Amino acid sequence: MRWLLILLGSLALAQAAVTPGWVRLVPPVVKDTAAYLTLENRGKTPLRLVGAETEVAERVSFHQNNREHRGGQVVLGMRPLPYLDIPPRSKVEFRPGKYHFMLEGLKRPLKAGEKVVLVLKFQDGSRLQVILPVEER
Ligand SMILES: [Cu+2]
Repeated sequence: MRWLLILLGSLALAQAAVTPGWVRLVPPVVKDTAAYLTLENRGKTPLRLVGAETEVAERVSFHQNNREHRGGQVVLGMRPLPYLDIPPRSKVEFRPGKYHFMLEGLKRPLKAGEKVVLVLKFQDGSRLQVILPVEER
């Protein structure tokens, strides 16, 4: 039974693929930053991203940028998503102006060029570890 669970986990991992991205370098006083990457579902079934974590921040959420019209003005904002579905054989781009991972409550200032490990968590219990460089852009 145990090896069967492990096998199922690795199948799910093979379903998700990541195109390497980056983490935005922020000034040391700023406690939140954003991470970007492209998440691909190579499988035949939907893939649901339900969470993420990293050792360098208290919490990781994922946000969608949105623009709202309020009183004749365009307000740019972002809203947290409880989960994100990636349809079979398609990709979701986390990039500025679209989706991003929010690394909230940085435990220490990040340095340019350093590698941050981000763990993506899926509804089926599988996890995918991604290594992202910190970049000034
Ligand atoms: Cu955000």
